Amino acid sequence: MGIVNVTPDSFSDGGRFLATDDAVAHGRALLEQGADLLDIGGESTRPGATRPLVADELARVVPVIETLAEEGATLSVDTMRPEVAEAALKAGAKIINDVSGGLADPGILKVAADHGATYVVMHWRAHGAEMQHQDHLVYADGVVATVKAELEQRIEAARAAGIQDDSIVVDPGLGFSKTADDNWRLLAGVEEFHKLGFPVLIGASRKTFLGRLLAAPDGTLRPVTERESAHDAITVFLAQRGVWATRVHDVRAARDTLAAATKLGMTARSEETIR
Ligand code: PMM
Repeated sequence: MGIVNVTPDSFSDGGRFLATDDAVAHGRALLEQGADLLDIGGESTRPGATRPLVADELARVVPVIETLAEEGATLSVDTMRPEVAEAALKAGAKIINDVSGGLADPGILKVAADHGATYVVMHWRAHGAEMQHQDHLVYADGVVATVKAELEQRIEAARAAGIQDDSIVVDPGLGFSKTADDNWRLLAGVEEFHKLGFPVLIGASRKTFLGRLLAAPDGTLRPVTERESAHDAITVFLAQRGVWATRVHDVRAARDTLAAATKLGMTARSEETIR
């Protein structure tokens, strides 16, 4: 899943693809590099981010979705808002990627159900302004078990709203009310999320925990665009465990890594032909 952030303030690419034409061109480039689907988002969810107006979010994502859908791309919309999800589906998106798992606005669950859209349920506790507050970083039963239990509750809410089981994808939400150690534990425990019985999506690309892993001796985080080699190891690890998708900024690096890993018999689907 290639990432197209149509935002002024995302942590790794904020402002680069805010203009519709730039976002569309970026989407096309990611498809050429081998993305199977694109995730189009108009709200930055980074820690500390303030929320855009609904009208601004719509104006950012809808024209990009319309254009890329017309060209045959498979698209998801990264939104927590029912109005944006609805407009995105009408514009040709097939997947709603709701980082709040229906907590920010439960109305989004009904939109997904009414359209028969695929619905990504991500683990989430609070909006960007508060998500890294101490209260939201407590995982009483350990991060893996607690995130799994909280995801189960959101899956039940999705079902209650009429979303079918075969439309649900789960995501433990790396970096959302998680410390760096939490993120590593969630990755190491990814098989626990498969036990929920749904395809698993993981978004680790360029996140701060990688910047911290690769920090300079004085503690300066590795810049966002220089975290890819560490992410490549995560790509192999997740492919070995058969995740449904990884949400990535650098599709070429992910594809190259998978090509070599597949040749070496290191992925869950090594028997398949390399694309
Ligand atoms: N991370 C971000 C945004 N959307 N969606 C899903 N399903 N999973 C994620 O981990 C996720 C997401 C934030 O990352 P970005 O600023 O690099 O897009």
